[in-house]
Amino acid sequence: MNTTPLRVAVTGAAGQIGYSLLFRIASGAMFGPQQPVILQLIEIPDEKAMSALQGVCMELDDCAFPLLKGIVATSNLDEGFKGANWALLVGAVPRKAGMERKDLLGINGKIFTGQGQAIARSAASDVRTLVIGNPCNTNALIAMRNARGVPAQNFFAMTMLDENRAKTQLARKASVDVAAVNNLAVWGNHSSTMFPDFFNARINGRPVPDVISHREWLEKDFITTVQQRGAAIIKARGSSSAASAANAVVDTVRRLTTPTAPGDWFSVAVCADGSYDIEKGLICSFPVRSDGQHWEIVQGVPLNEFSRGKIEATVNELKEERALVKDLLPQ
Ligand code: NAX
Repeated sequence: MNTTPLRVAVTGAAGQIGYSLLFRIASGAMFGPQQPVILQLIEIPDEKAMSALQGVCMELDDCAFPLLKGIVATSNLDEGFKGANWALLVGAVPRKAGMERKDLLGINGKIFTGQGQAIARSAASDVRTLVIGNPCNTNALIAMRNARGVPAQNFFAMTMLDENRAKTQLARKASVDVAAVNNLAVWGNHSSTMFPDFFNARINGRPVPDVISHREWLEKDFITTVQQRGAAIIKARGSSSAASAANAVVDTVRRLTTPTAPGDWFSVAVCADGSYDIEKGLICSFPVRSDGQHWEIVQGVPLNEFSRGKIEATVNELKEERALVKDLLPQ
């Protein structure tokens, strides 16, 4: 048992996802029931945002979480990331009507430049950074490239929500419990081009296409449902997914910090190392395994022509995004 509290920095802490996420971290859901934590909450220097953050801190106090050993609420990046072991970068400016993807990348890119630099200056030497704020792969790339001295393998972007969505869709279709679905890798960008690989996913240990024979459903409806699920939630709820996104943040950190079950894998975007002929240095989602300390991209997952085509399209989108922010990427 490690009784030294882990320092967990969270940006956008007064936002929707923050409101679902912080309570789960403080309750022990992310690092286990024995691990104390200190929350370091970062918001923009805006009166309304800081006031909302104060309210969240009051509610955290009112939960009397035994594992929560301290709360810092700040708009100062160096104070917020000071000594952080984990940096969960949730805060980002949402896309507004009339805004081009390039504009959004430019605005959010600047946020992640400064945050990457501050993480390098102020966080703990073992800091691991998970980017949730969109476009999360490219934001993670910007943070990574601006965080001099922090190893590239300590940067991640979140595709776990897509994995969880895909697992539920497959379980429903096969009329099985969701826990029966394993080895579901989401490849590429967290965007509408992502590829949830159903060929290599398993239901009760059997390849999904052997269990779900409706190939057209798998190739079309399934993929589109997963890709468009975020938009469907906005349409139904009137605001974007928050509790399920926070749950996916908890799942991602847990799966990176606990050993992966034998033979299984999970989805997270990491710095590509040339595996599967995907260009080195892109932040791309892969099938990943962890031994609890270190992660690795699972090698030798078979890819057919259909899968290769889908992966190429999503990787091309990552390259396009990178080209749009090239001025924010120091060598
Ligand atoms: P909200 O708009 O509710 O909250 C965002 C918060 O971030 C606000 O309180 C805002 O003041 C703060 N913020 C903005 N810029 C900041 C900065 N520079 N430093 C610190 N705080 C800053 O959004 P929410 O619903 O919480 O979503 C947050 C982000 O998650 C969005 O970019 C969203 O697109 C992204 N998502 C990513 C998902 C994924 O799977 N990777 C899924 C869910 C979500 O869509």
